[in-house]
Amino acid sequence: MIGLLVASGAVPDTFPLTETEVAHYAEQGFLAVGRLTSAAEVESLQAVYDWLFSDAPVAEDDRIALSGDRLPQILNPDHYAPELRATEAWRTATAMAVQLLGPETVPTGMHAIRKAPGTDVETPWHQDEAYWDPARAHHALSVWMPLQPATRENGCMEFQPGSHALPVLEHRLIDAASQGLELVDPSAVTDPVACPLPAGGATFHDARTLHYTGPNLSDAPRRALIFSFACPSEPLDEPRDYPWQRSDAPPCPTAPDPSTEGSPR
Ligand SMILES: O=C(O)CCC(=O)C(=O)O
Repeated sequence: MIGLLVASGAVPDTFPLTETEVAHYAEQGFLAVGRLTSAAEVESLQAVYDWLFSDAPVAEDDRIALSGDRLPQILNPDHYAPELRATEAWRTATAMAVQLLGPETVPTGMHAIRKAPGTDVETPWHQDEAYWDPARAHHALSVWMPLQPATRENGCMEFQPGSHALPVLEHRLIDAASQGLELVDPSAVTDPVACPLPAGGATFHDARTLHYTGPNLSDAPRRALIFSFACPSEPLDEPRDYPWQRSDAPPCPTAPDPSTEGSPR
């Protein structure tokens, strides 16, 4: 079956990743690439990004709180700024995603997560698949592109190598005011790898790869634009149960109080 992207001619007929990079992704569940796009495009994307988080008429449903109101996230930024898809970053990410997932790959969304300067908020360890329909099998990845250099100081991505081979582990809500999830038992995180990147570089990670970002202790915003891709999901013979997706799911008992923003943990 020919994928929608391929059939529509939207996929560049280029294969930017090397065989070694594709093999690294298959083995480790993540990959860092130094460049999706140019410095000039990053600069124009920064302006669009800052508009999205300030003056853009973003619908309430597309404003998501990952950790109280301290970690603002915008879903579907490309609905408000369609030019985000008319970029080299998008084309390159798409071509790479097709290489990693296969020809049935389709784009499944875009979002943006901003960490303000001096934000003492982690994005806790989690697997993206914990958010999704437990009755279906997913074959998906995310592309995380910083619009300034990403470092451990400002909250670059960190991954647990090989964790894409794990099942979806137990998660819970970060806190009562949050729509974000965190891993309950972090013992699966044994030897995390931090992935500092230049602006316009990117990490790719599988839907089950355990990942995390730290606080932004720098004096500049940490802007990340995230592209998601997947092959069509399929119904499972035996659906899983994710208690953390129920409306009465208990929040993390040790969650920080949102009123303590900026104070040390
Ligand atoms: O940018 C962040 O803080 C976290 C990003 C993330 O969890 C993701 O892209 O799946």
